Amino acid sequence: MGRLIAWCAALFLTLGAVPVAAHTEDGYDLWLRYRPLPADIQTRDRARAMAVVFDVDRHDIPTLKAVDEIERALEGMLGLAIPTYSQAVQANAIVLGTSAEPRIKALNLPLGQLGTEGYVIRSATIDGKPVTVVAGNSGVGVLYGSFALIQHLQRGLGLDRLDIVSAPKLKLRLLNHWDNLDRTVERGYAGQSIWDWWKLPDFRDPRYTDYARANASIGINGTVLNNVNAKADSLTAPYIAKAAALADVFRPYGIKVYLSARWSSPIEIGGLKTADPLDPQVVAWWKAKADEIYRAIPDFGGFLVKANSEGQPGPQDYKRNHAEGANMLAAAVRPHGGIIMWRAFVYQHENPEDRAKQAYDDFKPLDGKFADNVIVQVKNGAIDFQPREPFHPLFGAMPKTQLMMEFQITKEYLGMATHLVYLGPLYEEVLQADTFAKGKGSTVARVIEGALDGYKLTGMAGVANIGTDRDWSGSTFNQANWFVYGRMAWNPEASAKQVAGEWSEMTFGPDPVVTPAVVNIMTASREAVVNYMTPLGLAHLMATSHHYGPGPWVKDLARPEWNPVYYHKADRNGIGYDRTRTGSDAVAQYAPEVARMFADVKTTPDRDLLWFHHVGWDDRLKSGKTLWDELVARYTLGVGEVADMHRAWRTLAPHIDRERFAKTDAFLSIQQKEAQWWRDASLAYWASVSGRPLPAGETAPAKTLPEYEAISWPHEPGR
Ligand code: BDP
Repeated sequence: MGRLIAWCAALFLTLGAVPVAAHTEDGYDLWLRYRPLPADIQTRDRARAMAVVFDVDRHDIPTLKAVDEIERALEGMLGLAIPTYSQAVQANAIVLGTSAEPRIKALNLPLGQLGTEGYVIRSATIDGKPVTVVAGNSGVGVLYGSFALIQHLQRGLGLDRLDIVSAPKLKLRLLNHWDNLDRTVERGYAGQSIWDWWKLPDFRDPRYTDYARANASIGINGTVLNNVNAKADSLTAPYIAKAAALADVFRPYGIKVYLSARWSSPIEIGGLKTADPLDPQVVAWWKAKADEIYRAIPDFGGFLVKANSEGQPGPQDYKRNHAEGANMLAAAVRPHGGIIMWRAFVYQHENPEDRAKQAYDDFKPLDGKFADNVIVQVKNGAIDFQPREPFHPLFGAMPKTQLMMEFQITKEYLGMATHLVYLGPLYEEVLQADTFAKGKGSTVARVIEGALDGYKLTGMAGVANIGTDRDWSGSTFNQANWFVYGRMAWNPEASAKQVAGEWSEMTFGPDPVVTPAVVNIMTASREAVVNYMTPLGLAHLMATSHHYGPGPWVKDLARPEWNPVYYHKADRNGIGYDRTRTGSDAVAQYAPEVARMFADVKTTPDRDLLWFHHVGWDDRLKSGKTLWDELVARYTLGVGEVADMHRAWRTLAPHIDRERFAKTDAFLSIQQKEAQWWRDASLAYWASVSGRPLPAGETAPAKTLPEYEAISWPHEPGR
């Protein structure tokens, strides 16, 4: 007995000595985890990271942040408390500096073409000592380079013979927060808004700094703080002070703040009777407002505007066009170096024209009419952030107007927080699409890079998926969407698959078993969601307003284009939206090469088929199957693909920390259940319209159509 007590006591002492953190891996650290690297890698890398050397006298704040970050990373990954030195170069040190410093200058690095944000990382020799140099033309360049160096270490690639040169291809790399002043987030599925407006400007949540670190680590250099469906209050003095406090936190990380501006602000908070952009009092009001903001935030980026769209006020209320509206605001911010991002997401229910055509119809005639500090922000597709859409016809059609890309990072139409959908392939597909604007190879990427038309201002915006959840984005894999967005904003030619691998290595460690499996899951996930939600070019079949779950049967909402039946046009004979000459002729908005391809059912890729064509249920597709059989097969395939993703994830149980493993596992179970629901509910409906039986071997839906129609989600997030 005594022996047993002694044994228990010993066991207790032993266990008690093991440090148990409350949250070992709850996702808060994102891809900046800096956990210990495998022992052999640590030994190798330590020898190359003996010190951090930088020129302290220059007091360059971003460089100091870079030093902090490298210290933090090396301590975490290599267990080193690194000495930092202001000047003297140590052998095997990491040397940080800008091109203004003599010893960096002496290295003749290729910094000339890299602008203010590019960087060089190179294994070099200074004063006869081997070092690793991280150099840029500004402190922010050095900061970006330092993050790149850290990422190199995180991925287990070491510090030998480095020669990395990188510069962003786009100037504006922005997040758009659809965050409201009461902390709700429109289409937000990761908790509340991280902006605690109520406690700002006095309380600066430390989380704001981590937000800035995460963004800087992937090159994001601006953030629009408030919802595009904006409240005028955000332009009042108290809110300007709050935004200024955030700007102070972000500035050292190279991040500027921007605000969404409500068009009718001069009336709502300015006491004017009109918001007509040509009214001198309105012009003066905006100028004074801009001056006031710049007094508080000298490097304020500018305004983002949603006007005359979905009930928002705008210049058209005064019979002025979008350019007249945008240019008036542009003049107000111009003396301060500010810009206007004017959204092209416009459509009106009074307009009987195909919704997919309306933005082009509004904007194309205005090409060349926008001021040079205006950039028109265009969603990737002509409808709205669907699992798949062909590229927006405005890309390539506005040679005299600067256009920027708007992607959604939050997954409004793609299963919100719980469905695992890696958006890299979606972004890549759009960016690599060929507009043929200036012949073959005129990809959307090259349009927004300004390579085709010489735009001076270039950019990309991503609707953020960030909230107060511990893991920031509502799931581990949603973090990858934030990450790949940053990477593609830096380089629109980046490969989604390559980025997935980098993210996996940084998020789960450089484990040769984990990385390929995770990359496979990620790259398969986008096609899976297309298959179980909207295969073969279908779109906008989601349930009303929250857009979660299937609702292809919805037909009685007030505005025609709110109803899924508007988009699929299924009837006894077939399904799909005829956008050729016999229909809305939306194809004519594309360059002739693209228009010809989409106009012919035979040359339209299956993936876009029902976007452009109304196809008979019994028509044969490229596979040889009838449309009906192919449609059913795709839904079933999608469900199977999710099951495969789930099985693959389960094989990783021994390799992944418990907390993150279990959460993803549970979410994949939800996704599996809901992919099945999507398939079954959709097929129950399509069968009722087509009058056709399911092909042999296909399982019948578990419930009846009325039962699916009766499912509702009254308290869903994100509204
Ligand atoms: C749609 C969203 C809506 C946004 C709108 C927009 O459903 O909440 O306000 O886009 O982009 O996707 O303005």
